[in-house]
Amino acid sequence: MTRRTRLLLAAIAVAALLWLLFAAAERALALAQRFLALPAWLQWTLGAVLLVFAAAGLSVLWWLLRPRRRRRPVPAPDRASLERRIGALRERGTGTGELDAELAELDRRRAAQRVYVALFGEISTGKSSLIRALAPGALAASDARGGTTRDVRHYDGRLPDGRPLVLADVPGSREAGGEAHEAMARQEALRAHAVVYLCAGDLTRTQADELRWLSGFGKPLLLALNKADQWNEAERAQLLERLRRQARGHAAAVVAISAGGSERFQRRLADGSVEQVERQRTPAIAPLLQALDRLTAPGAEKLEPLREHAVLAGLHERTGALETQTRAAEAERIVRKYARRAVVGALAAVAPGSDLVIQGALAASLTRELAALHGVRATEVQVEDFVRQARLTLRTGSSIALAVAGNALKAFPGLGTLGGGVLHAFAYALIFDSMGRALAASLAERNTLDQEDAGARLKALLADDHGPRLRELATLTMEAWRERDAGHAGGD
Ligand SMILES: Nc1nc2c(ncn2[C@@H]2O[C@H](COP(=O)(O)OP(=O)(O)OP(=O)(O)O)[C@@H](O)[C@H]2O)c(=O)[nH]1
Ligand SMILES: [Mg+2]
Repeated sequence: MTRRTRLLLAAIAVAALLWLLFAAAERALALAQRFLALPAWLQWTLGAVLLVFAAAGLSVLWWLLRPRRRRRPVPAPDRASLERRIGALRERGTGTGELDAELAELDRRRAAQRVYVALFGEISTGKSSLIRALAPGALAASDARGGTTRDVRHYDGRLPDGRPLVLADVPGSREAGGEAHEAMARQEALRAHAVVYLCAGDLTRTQADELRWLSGFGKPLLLALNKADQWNEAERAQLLERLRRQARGHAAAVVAISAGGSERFQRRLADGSVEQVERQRTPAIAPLLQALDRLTAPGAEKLEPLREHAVLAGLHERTGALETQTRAAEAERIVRKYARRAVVGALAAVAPGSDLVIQGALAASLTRELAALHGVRATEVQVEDFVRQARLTLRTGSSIALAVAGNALKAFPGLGTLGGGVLHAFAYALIFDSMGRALAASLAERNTLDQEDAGARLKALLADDHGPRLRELATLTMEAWRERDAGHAGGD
Protein backbone atom coordinates (compact mmCIF):
# COMPACT_ATOMS: atom_id res chain seq x y z
CA MET A 1 0.00 0.00 0.00
CA THR A 2 1.41 3.38 -0.91
CA ARG A 3 1.68 6.24 1.51
CA ARG A 4 -0.97 8.19 -0.39
CA THR A 5 -3.62 5.43 -0.14
CA ARG A 6 -2.83 4.98 3.53
CA LEU A 7 -3.38 8.71 4.16
CA LEU A 8 -6.65 8.64 2.20
CA LEU A 9 -7.92 5.67 4.22
CA ALA A 10 -6.96 7.39 7.46
CA ALA A 11 -8.83 10.57 6.41
CA ILE A 12 -11.98 8.55 5.58
CA ALA A 13 -11.79 6.77 8.93
CA VAL A 14 -11.48 10.08 10.83
CA ALA A 15 -14.45 11.57 8.92
CA ALA A 16 -16.60 8.50 9.67
CA LEU A 17 -15.66 8.69 13.35
CA LEU A 18 -16.59 12.37 13.53
CA TRP A 19 -19.92 11.71 11.84
CA LEU A 20 -20.65 8.94 14.36
CA LEU A 21 -19.74 11.21 17.26
CA PHE A 22 -22.10 13.93 16.01
CA ALA A 23 -24.91 11.45 15.51
CA ALA A 24 -24.40 10.07 19.01
CA ALA A 25 -24.35 13.57 20.54
CA GLU A 26 -27.57 14.50 18.73
CA ARG A 27 -29.24 11.31 19.92
CA ALA A 28 -28.08 11.94 23.48
CA LEU A 29 -29.51 15.45 23.44
CA ALA A 30 -32.87 14.22 22.13
CA LEU A 31 -32.94 11.54 24.83
CA ALA A 32 -32.07 14.08 27.52
CA GLN A 33 -34.97 16.31 26.39
CA ARG A 34 -37.40 13.41 26.53
CA PHE A 35 -36.01 12.38 29.90
CA LEU A 36 -36.62 15.84 31.32
CA ALA A 37 -40.21 15.75 30.07
CA LEU A 38 -40.91 12.59 32.12
CA PRO A 39 -42.66 12.72 35.53
CA ALA A 40 -40.24 12.92 38.48
CA TRP A 41 -40.82 9.35 39.79
CA LEU A 42 -40.05 7.89 36.35
CA GLN A 43 -36.95 10.06 36.07
CA TRP A 44 -35.65 8.60 39.36
CA THR A 45 -36.42 4.99 38.45
CA LEU A 46 -34.89 5.28 35.00
CA GLY A 47 -31.88 7.13 36.46
CA ALA A 48 -31.30 4.32 38.98
CA VAL A 49 -31.52 1.62 36.31
CA LEU A 50 -29.10 3.50 34.07
CA LEU A 51 -26.68 3.89 36.99
CA VAL A 52 -26.74 0.15 37.70
CA PHE A 53 -26.04 -0.61 34.02
CA ALA A 54 -23.22 1.89 33.90
CA ALA A 55 -21.66 0.42 37.05
CA ALA A 56 -21.93 -3.12 35.64
CA GLY A 57 -20.40 -2.01 32.33
CA LEU A 58 -17.53 -0.26 34.07
CA SER A 59 -16.73 -3.25 36.25
CA VAL A 60 -16.65 -5.57 33.21
CA LEU A 61 -14.34 -3.08 31.49
CA TRP A 62 -12.09 -2.94 34.54
CA TRP A 63 -12.00 -6.73 34.73
CA LEU A 64 -10.96 -6.92 31.08
CA LEU A 65 -8.39 -4.14 31.16
CA ARG A 66 -7.06 -4.39 34.72
CA PRO A 67 -3.27 -4.50 34.87
CA ARG A 68 -2.17 -8.12 34.99
CA ARG A 69 -0.22 -9.03 38.02
CA ARG A 70 3.29 -10.06 37.08
CA ARG A 71 3.98 -13.69 37.72
CA ARG A 72 5.88 -13.95 40.90
CA PRO A 73 9.50 -14.99 40.39
CA VAL A 74 10.70 -18.12 42.17
CA PRO A 75 11.27 -17.42 45.85
CA ALA A 76 14.70 -16.51 47.07
CA PRO A 77 15.84 -16.71 50.67
CA ASP A 78 17.60 -13.78 52.25
CA ARG A 79 21.36 -13.80 52.20
CA ALA A 80 21.78 -14.34 55.96
CA SER A 81 19.64 -17.47 56.14
CA LEU A 82 21.34 -18.89 53.06
CA GLU A 83 24.75 -18.31 54.62
CA ARG A 84 23.58 -20.02 57.80
CA ARG A 85 22.47 -23.10 55.82
CA ILE A 86 25.74 -23.23 53.92
CA GLY A 87 27.62 -22.88 57.21
CA ALA A 88 25.65 -25.79 58.68
CA LEU A 89 26.56 -27.94 55.68
CA ARG A 90 30.21 -27.02 56.04
CA GLU A 91 30.13 -28.04 59.71
CA ARG A 92 28.81 -31.45 58.72
CA GLY A 93 31.81 -31.86 56.48
CA THR A 94 30.05 -31.31 53.17
CA GLY A 95 32.09 -29.51 50.51
CA THR A 96 30.48 -26.11 49.98
CA GLY A 97 33.25 -24.57 47.84
CA GLU A 98 31.02 -23.99 44.82
CA LEU A 99 28.31 -22.29 46.86
CA ASP A 100 30.88 -20.07 48.61
CA ALA A 101 32.39 -19.16 45.26
CA GLU A 102 28.94 -18.22 43.91
CA LEU A 103 28.36 -15.84 46.82
CA ALA A 104 31.81 -14.32 46.34
CA GLU A 105 31.11 -13.83 42.62
CA LEU A 106 27.80 -12.19 43.50
CA ASP A 107 29.67 -9.61 45.59
CA ARG A 108 32.45 -9.19 43.06
CA ARG A 109 30.06 -8.32 40.25
CA ARG A 110 28.03 -5.99 42.42
CA ALA A 111 31.20 -4.08 43.25
CA ALA A 112 32.34 -4.03 39.60
CA GLN A 113 29.11 -2.24 38.56
CA ARG A 114 29.27 -3.51 34.99
CA VAL A 115 26.29 -4.79 33.04
CA TYR A 116 26.53 -8.52 32.32
CA VAL A 117 24.64 -10.06 29.43
CA ALA A 118 24.68 -13.82 28.91
CA LEU A 119 23.93 -15.49 25.60
CA PHE A 120 22.04 -18.69 26.14
CA GLY A 121 20.44 -21.35 23.99
CA GLU A 122 20.79 -24.80 22.50
CA ILE A 123 23.97 -25.96 20.80
CA SER A 124 24.80 -24.44 17.44
CA THR A 125 22.20 -21.70 17.63
CA GLY A 126 25.02 -19.21 17.01
CA LYS A 127 25.96 -17.87 20.46
CA SER A 128 29.69 -17.73 19.75
CA SER A 129 29.03 -16.20 16.33
CA LEU A 130 26.92 -13.51 17.98
CA ILE A 131 29.72 -12.77 20.44
CA ARG A 132 32.00 -12.36 17.45
CA ALA A 133 29.54 -9.85 15.96
CA LEU A 134 28.96 -7.99 19.22
CA ALA A 135 32.56 -7.79 20.37
CA PRO A 136 34.78 -8.05 17.33
CA GLY A 137 37.79 -6.44 19.00
CA ALA A 138 37.61 -8.53 22.14
CA LEU A 139 37.45 -11.73 20.19
CA ALA A 140 40.28 -10.88 17.91
CA ALA A 141 42.45 -10.45 20.98
CA SER A 142 41.37 -13.66 22.70
CA ASP A 143 40.78 -17.00 21.08
CA ALA A 144 38.09 -16.70 18.46
CA ARG A 145 37.57 -20.42 18.38
CA GLY A 146 35.04 -22.03 16.22
CA GLY A 147 33.25 -25.20 17.21
CA THR A 148 31.43 -26.20 20.32
CA THR A 149 31.86 -24.00 23.38
CA ARG A 150 32.71 -25.99 26.51
CA ASP A 151 33.16 -23.33 29.18
CA VAL A 152 31.99 -19.87 30.16
CA ARG A 153 33.98 -16.97 28.73
CA HIS A 154 33.55 -13.23 29.09
CA TYR A 155 34.13 -10.61 26.43
CA ASP A 156 34.03 -6.82 26.50
CA GLY A 157 31.34 -5.49 24.21
CA ARG A 158 29.86 -2.10 23.58
CA LEU A 159 26.39 -0.87 22.69
CA PRO A 160 26.11 1.55 19.73
CA ASP A 161 25.93 4.48 22.17
CA GLY A 162 29.26 3.43 23.65
CA ARG A 163 27.96 1.90 26.89
CA PRO A 164 30.16 -1.06 27.84
CA LEU A 165 28.77 -4.55 28.41
CA VAL A 166 30.33 -7.78 29.59
CA LEU A 167 29.15 -10.55 27.29
CA ALA A 168 29.17 -14.15 28.46
CA ASP A 169 29.51 -16.97 25.94
CA VAL A 170 28.30 -20.23 27.43
CA PRO A 171 28.11 -23.87 26.33
CA GLY A 172 24.93 -24.76 24.47
CA SER A 173 22.27 -26.79 26.21
CA ARG A 174 20.96 -30.15 25.02
CA GLU A 175 24.32 -31.53 23.99
CA ALA A 176 24.36 -35.29 24.38
CA GLY A 177 26.11 -36.05 27.67
CA GLY A 178 26.65 -32.37 28.34
CA GLU A 179 24.73 -32.08 31.62
CA ALA A 180 27.67 -30.51 33.46
CA HIS A 181 28.12 -27.93 30.70
CA GLU A 182 24.44 -27.19 30.72
CA ALA A 183 24.42 -26.62 34.48
CA MET A 184 27.39 -24.29 34.02
CA ALA A 185 25.50 -22.33 31.35
CA ARG A 186 22.37 -22.05 33.48
CA GLN A 187 24.31 -20.75 36.44
CA GLU A 188 25.98 -18.13 34.28
CA ALA A 189 22.59 -17.08 32.92
CA LEU A 190 21.36 -16.53 36.48
CA ARG A 191 24.45 -14.44 37.23
CA ALA A 192 23.81 -12.05 34.32
CA HIS A 193 21.73 -8.86 34.45
CA ALA A 194 20.02 -9.82 31.20
CA VAL A 195 19.92 -12.87 28.95
CA VAL A 196 19.69 -13.16 25.18
CA TYR A 197 18.04 -16.49 24.42
CA LEU A 198 19.03 -17.68 20.96
CA CYS A 199 17.04 -20.01 18.78
CA ALA A 200 17.28 -20.86 15.11
CA GLY A 201 13.68 -21.67 14.26
CA ASP A 202 10.46 -22.52 16.07
CA LEU A 203 10.89 -23.16 19.77
CA THR A 204 10.80 -26.82 20.69
CA ARG A 205 9.04 -27.76 23.88
CA THR A 206 12.38 -28.01 25.71
CA GLN A 207 13.42 -24.59 24.48
CA ALA A 208 10.12 -23.09 25.58
CA ASP A 209 10.62 -24.71 28.98
CA GLU A 210 14.11 -23.28 29.20
CA LEU A 211 12.81 -19.80 28.39
CA ARG A 212 10.12 -20.13 31.02
CA TRP A 213 12.67 -21.39 33.53
CA LEU A 214 14.78 -18.27 33.03
CA SER A 215 11.83 -15.93 33.17
CA GLY A 216 10.70 -17.69 36.33
CA PHE A 217 13.75 -16.23 38.04
CA GLY A 218 12.59 -12.76 36.96
CA LYS A 219 15.44 -12.52 34.48
CA PRO A 220 15.15 -9.71 31.87
CA LEU A 221 15.11 -11.65 28.59
CA LEU A 222 15.37 -11.15 24.86
CA LEU A 223 14.46 -13.90 22.43
CA ALA A 224 16.61 -13.72 19.30
CA LEU A 225 15.79 -15.73 16.23
CA ASN A 226 19.21 -16.25 14.68
CA LYS A 227 20.17 -17.37 11.17
CA ALA A 228 17.34 -15.20 9.83
CA ASP A 229 19.17 -15.23 6.48
CA GLN A 230 17.85 -18.76 5.99
CA TRP A 231 14.25 -17.64 5.43
CA ASN A 232 12.52 -15.27 3.08
CA GLU A 233 10.66 -12.27 4.43
CA ALA A 234 7.24 -13.95 4.66
CA GLU A 235 8.61 -17.05 6.42
CA ARG A 236 10.55 -14.87 8.82
CA ALA A 237 7.47 -12.79 9.66
CA GLN A 238 5.47 -15.96 10.34
CA LEU A 239 8.20 -17.42 12.51
CA LEU A 240 8.51 -14.20 14.48
CA GLU A 241 4.76 -14.11 14.99
CA ARG A 242 4.79 -17.64 16.42
CA LEU A 243 7.80 -16.92 18.61
CA ARG A 244 6.16 -13.73 19.96
CA ARG A 245 3.13 -15.76 20.94
CA GLN A 246 5.28 -18.37 22.70
CA ALA A 247 7.42 -15.80 24.47
CA ARG A 248 4.57 -13.58 25.59
CA GLY A 249 4.96 -12.71 29.25
CA HIS A 250 8.49 -14.11 29.29
CA ALA A 251 10.70 -12.15 26.88
CA ALA A 252 10.79 -8.35 26.75
CA ALA A 253 11.26 -8.49 22.96
CA VAL A 254 11.60 -10.97 20.11
CA VAL A 255 13.98 -10.04 17.30
CA ALA A 256 15.28 -11.68 14.14
CA ILE A 257 19.02 -11.46 13.50
CA SER A 258 21.87 -12.92 11.55
CA ALA A 259 24.85 -13.39 13.82
CA GLY A 260 26.99 -14.20 10.83
CA GLY A 261 28.92 -17.40 11.10
CA SER A 262 30.88 -18.65 8.17
CA GLU A 263 29.63 -19.86 4.82
CA ARG A 264 31.35 -22.09 2.26
CA PHE A 265 30.89 -21.92 -1.44
CA GLN A 266 32.63 -22.95 -4.66
CA ARG A 267 34.28 -20.46 -6.95
CA ARG A 268 35.07 -21.20 -10.58
CA LEU A 269 38.32 -19.64 -11.67
CA ALA A 270 39.27 -18.33 -15.11
CA ASP A 271 41.28 -21.45 -15.92
CA GLY A 272 38.18 -23.60 -15.34
CA SER A 273 39.31 -25.00 -11.99
CA VAL A 274 37.01 -24.91 -8.95
CA GLU A 275 38.05 -23.49 -5.59
CA GLN A 276 36.43 -23.98 -2.17
CA VAL A 277 36.02 -20.68 -0.37
CA GLU A 278 35.00 -20.04 3.23
CA ARG A 279 34.11 -16.55 4.34
CA GLN A 280 32.38 -14.81 7.21
CA ARG A 281 28.78 -13.87 6.61
CA THR A 282 28.06 -10.18 7.32
CA PRO A 283 26.22 -9.95 10.62
CA ALA A 284 22.87 -8.13 10.76
CA ILE A 285 22.08 -7.57 14.42
CA ALA A 286 20.66 -4.04 14.58
CA PRO A 287 17.26 -5.04 16.12
CA LEU A 288 19.04 -6.95 18.85
CA LEU A 289 21.28 -4.00 19.65
CA GLN A 290 18.25 -1.73 19.96
CA ALA A 291 16.44 -4.19 22.22
CA LEU A 292 19.57 -4.70 24.33
CA ASP A 293 19.96 -0.96 24.60
CA ARG A 294 16.43 -0.65 26.01
CA LEU A 295 16.75 -3.67 28.29
CA THR A 296 20.00 -2.55 29.87
CA ALA A 297 19.11 1.17 29.94
CA PRO A 298 18.50 1.22 33.74
CA GLY A 299 22.20 0.42 34.27
CA ALA A 300 24.05 -2.04 36.49
CA GLU A 301 22.95 -0.55 39.79
CA LYS A 302 19.21 -0.57 39.02
CA LEU A 303 19.36 -4.05 37.51
CA GLU A 304 21.33 -5.45 40.43
CA PRO A 305 18.42 -6.37 42.79
CA LEU A 306 16.84 -8.64 40.15
CA ARG A 307 20.18 -10.24 39.45
CA GLU A 308 20.83 -10.80 43.13
CA HIS A 309 17.37 -12.33 43.51
CA ALA A 310 18.03 -14.79 40.69
CA VAL A 311 21.45 -15.78 42.05
CA LEU A 312 20.09 -16.29 45.57
CA ALA A 313 17.12 -18.28 44.22
CA GLY A 314 19.53 -20.47 42.24
CA LEU A 315 21.71 -20.90 45.32
CA HIS A 316 18.64 -21.81 47.35
CA GLU A 317 17.97 -24.70 44.98
CA ARG A 318 21.57 -25.84 44.92
CA THR A 319 21.88 -25.62 48.70
CA GLY A 320 18.64 -27.58 49.05
CA ALA A 321 19.97 -30.33 46.80
CA LEU A 322 23.19 -30.50 48.80
CA GLU A 323 21.23 -30.61 52.07
CA THR A 324 19.16 -33.53 50.79
CA GLN A 325 22.31 -35.31 49.64
CA THR A 326 24.08 -34.72 52.96
CA ARG A 327 21.06 -35.88 54.92
CA ALA A 328 20.77 -39.03 52.81
CA ALA A 329 24.43 -39.86 53.45
CA GLU A 330 23.97 -39.24 57.17
CA ALA A 331 20.83 -41.43 57.21
CA GLU A 332 22.77 -44.20 55.50
CA ARG A 333 25.48 -43.98 58.16
CA ILE A 334 22.90 -44.19 60.95
CA VAL A 335 21.11 -47.15 59.37
CA ARG A 336 24.39 -49.01 58.96
CA LYS A 337 25.30 -48.39 62.58
CA TYR A 338 22.01 -49.87 63.78
CA ALA A 339 22.10 -52.82 61.39
CA ARG A 340 25.49 -53.64 62.81
CA ARG A 341 24.28 -53.34 66.38
CA ALA A 342 21.37 -55.64 65.56
CA VAL A 343 23.79 -58.23 64.15
CA VAL A 344 26.04 -58.01 67.19
CA GLY A 345 22.99 -58.39 69.45
CA ALA A 346 21.79 -61.43 67.52
CA LEU A 347 25.21 -63.08 67.62
CA ALA A 348 25.39 -62.53 71.36
CA ALA A 349 22.05 -64.25 71.98
CA VAL A 350 22.55 -67.60 73.66
CA ALA A 351 20.02 -69.52 71.62
CA PRO A 352 18.44 -67.78 68.67
CA GLY A 353 14.69 -68.18 68.70
CA SER A 354 12.91 -69.46 65.67
CA ASP A 355 10.94 -66.23 65.52
CA LEU A 356 12.55 -62.92 64.75
CA VAL A 357 11.66 -60.21 67.23
CA ILE A 358 12.83 -56.69 66.63
CA GLN A 359 15.04 -55.55 69.47
CA GLY A 360 12.71 -52.83 70.82
CA ALA A 361 15.18 -50.45 72.41
CA LEU A 362 17.39 -50.54 69.35
CA ALA A 363 14.50 -49.93 66.96
CA ALA A 364 13.17 -47.05 69.07
CA SER A 365 16.55 -45.43 69.19
CA LEU A 366 16.98 -45.81 65.40
CA THR A 367 13.58 -44.19 64.89
CA ARG A 368 14.44 -41.31 67.19
CA GLU A 369 17.78 -40.68 65.55
CA LEU A 370 16.36 -40.68 62.00
CA ALA A 371 13.46 -38.42 62.98
CA ALA A 372 15.87 -35.94 64.55
CA LEU A 373 18.05 -35.98 61.44
CA HIS A 374 15.04 -35.01 59.33
CA GLY A 375 13.96 -32.35 61.79
CA VAL A 376 10.74 -34.26 62.57
CA ARG A 377 9.55 -34.05 66.15
CA ALA A 378 8.41 -37.44 67.42
CA THR A 379 6.99 -38.01 70.90
CA GLU A 380 7.88 -41.16 72.86
CA VAL A 381 4.35 -42.45 72.27
CA GLN A 382 4.72 -41.98 68.50
CA VAL A 383 8.07 -43.77 68.52
CA GLU A 384 6.70 -46.71 70.52
CA ASP A 385 3.71 -46.90 68.23
CA PHE A 386 5.96 -46.91 65.25
CA VAL A 387 8.10 -49.76 66.60
CA ARG A 388 4.99 -51.76 67.50
CA GLN A 389 3.68 -51.33 63.96
CA ALA A 390 7.03 -52.43 62.50
CA ARG A 391 6.90 -55.55 64.68
CA LEU A 392 3.45 -56.36 63.36
CA THR A 393 4.65 -55.91 59.79
CA LEU A 394 7.54 -58.19 60.56
CA ARG A 395 5.33 -60.96 61.91
CA THR A 396 4.37 -61.73 58.33
CA GLY A 397 7.70 -60.56 56.98
CA SER A 398 10.10 -62.55 59.14
CA SER A 399 9.76 -65.69 57.07
CA ILE A 400 10.60 -63.62 54.01
CA ALA A 401 13.62 -62.13 55.77
CA LEU A 402 14.78 -65.61 56.78
CA ALA A 403 14.32 -66.88 53.23
CA VAL A 404 16.30 -63.99 51.81
CA ALA A 405 18.97 -64.59 54.43
CA GLY A 406 19.03 -68.28 53.56
CA ASN A 407 19.59 -67.50 49.92
CA ALA A 408 22.27 -65.00 50.82
CA LEU A 409 24.12 -67.73 52.74
CA LYS A 410 24.35 -69.65 49.50
CA ALA A 411 25.10 -66.59 47.37
CA PHE A 412 27.94 -65.31 49.57
CA PRO A 413 30.03 -68.40 50.29
CA GLY A 414 32.01 -66.70 53.05
CA LEU A 415 28.81 -66.35 55.03
CA GLY A 416 27.88 -70.01 54.74
CA THR A 417 31.12 -71.17 56.38
CA LEU A 418 30.45 -69.19 59.55
CA GLY A 419 28.01 -71.71 60.93
CA GLY A 420 25.01 -71.57 63.25
CA GLY A 421 23.41 -68.33 64.32
CA VAL A 422 24.67 -66.48 61.29
CA LEU A 423 21.39 -67.00 59.46
CA HIS A 424 19.56 -65.10 62.16
CA ALA A 425 22.23 -62.45 62.43
CA PHE A 426 22.01 -61.79 58.72
CA ALA A 427 18.20 -61.68 58.86
CA TYR A 428 18.47 -59.04 61.58
CA ALA A 429 20.87 -57.01 59.48
CA LEU A 430 18.33 -57.18 56.67
CA ILE A 431 15.46 -56.20 58.94
CA PHE A 432 17.17 -53.21 60.51
CA ASP A 433 18.55 -52.06 57.22
CA SER A 434 15.09 -52.29 55.63
CA MET A 435 13.43 -50.57 58.55
CA GLY A 436 15.96 -47.74 58.59
CA ARG A 437 15.85 -47.18 54.84
CA ALA A 438 12.06 -47.30 54.76
CA LEU A 439 11.79 -44.79 57.58
CA ALA A 440 14.48 -42.48 56.16
CA ALA A 441 12.83 -42.41 52.73
CA SER A 442 9.41 -41.80 54.23
CA LEU A 443 10.70 -39.03 56.50
CA ALA A 444 12.54 -37.33 53.65
CA GLU A 445 9.47 -37.34 51.45
CA ARG A 446 6.67 -36.70 53.93
CA ASN A 447 8.43 -34.84 56.70
CA THR A 448 6.44 -36.68 59.32
CA LEU A 449 6.42 -40.07 61.03
CA ASP A 450 3.92 -41.80 58.75
CA GLN A 451 3.46 -45.40 59.91
CA GLU A 452 1.47 -46.52 56.94
CA ASP A 453 3.86 -45.14 54.35
CA ALA A 454 6.96 -46.40 56.15
CA GLY A 455 5.27 -49.80 56.69
CA ALA A 456 4.57 -50.20 52.96
CA ARG A 457 8.16 -49.31 52.13
CA LEU A 458 9.43 -51.75 54.78
CA LYS A 459 7.48 -54.63 53.25
CA ALA A 460 8.86 -53.88 49.81
CA LEU A 461 12.43 -53.62 51.09
CA LEU A 462 12.25 -56.87 53.11
CA ALA A 463 11.44 -58.80 49.96
CA ASP A 464 14.00 -56.97 47.84
CA ASP A 465 16.82 -59.44 47.36
CA HIS A 466 18.63 -57.68 44.53
CA GLY A 467 21.41 -55.24 44.22
CA PRO A 468 24.51 -54.35 46.14
CA ARG A 469 22.59 -53.98 49.40
CA LEU A 470 22.74 -57.70 50.23
CA ARG A 471 26.45 -57.82 49.49
CA GLU A 472 27.05 -54.91 51.87
CA LEU A 473 24.96 -56.52 54.58
CA ALA A 474 26.77 -59.84 54.09
CA THR A 475 30.10 -58.08 54.58
CA LEU A 476 28.76 -56.31 57.64
CA THR A 477 27.61 -59.61 59.14
CA MET A 478 30.93 -61.33 58.44
CA GLU A 479 32.87 -58.46 59.98
CA ALA A 480 30.76 -58.55 63.12
CA TRP A 481 31.23 -62.32 63.32
CA ARG A 482 34.99 -62.11 62.95
CA GLU A 483 35.20 -59.36 65.55
CA ARG A 484 33.17 -61.46 67.95
CA ASP A 485 35.43 -64.42 67.28
CA ALA A 486 38.51 -62.31 67.79
CA GLY A 487 36.97 -61.05 71.04
CA HIS A 488 36.35 -64.65 72.15
CA ALA A 489 39.84 -65.70 71.21
CA GLY A 490 41.29 -62.73 73.06
CA GLY A 491 39.12 -63.52 76.09
CA ASP A 492 40.15 -67.22 76.20
N1 LIG B 1 23.12 -19.25 8.18
C1 LIG B 1 23.63 -18.82 9.32
N2 LIG B 1 24.45 -19.60 10.03
C2 LIG B 1 24.93 -19.14 11.19
C3 LIG B 1 24.61 -17.86 11.68
N3 LIG B 1 25.22 -17.69 12.87
C4 LIG B 1 25.91 -18.81 13.11
N4 LIG B 1 25.75 -19.69 12.10
C5 LIG B 1 26.35 -21.03 11.98
O1 LIG B 1 25.87 -21.86 13.01
C6 LIG B 1 26.88 -22.77 13.45
C7 LIG B 1 27.03 -22.71 14.93
O2 LIG B 1 27.52 -21.47 15.33
P1 LIG B 1 28.19 -21.21 16.74
O3 LIG B 1 28.37 -19.73 16.86
O4 LIG B 1 29.37 -22.06 16.94
O5 LIG B 1 27.04 -21.72 17.67
P2 LIG B 1 27.05 -21.85 19.28
O6 LIG B 1 25.69 -21.55 19.72
O7 LIG B 1 28.17 -21.07 19.86
O8 LIG B 1 27.33 -23.40 19.43
P3 LIG B 1 27.78 -24.18 20.78
O9 LIG B 1 28.95 -23.44 21.35
O10 LIG B 1 28.09 -25.53 20.31
O11 LIG B 1 26.61 -24.16 21.69
C8 LIG B 1 28.14 -22.37 12.72
O12 LIG B 1 28.32 -23.25 11.65
C9 LIG B 1 27.85 -20.97 12.21
O13 LIG B 1 28.52 -20.70 11.00
C10 LIG B 1 23.73 -17.04 10.90
O14 LIG B 1 23.39 -15.92 11.24
N5 LIG B 1 23.28 -17.57 9.74
MG1 LIG C 1 29.63 -21.60 21.09
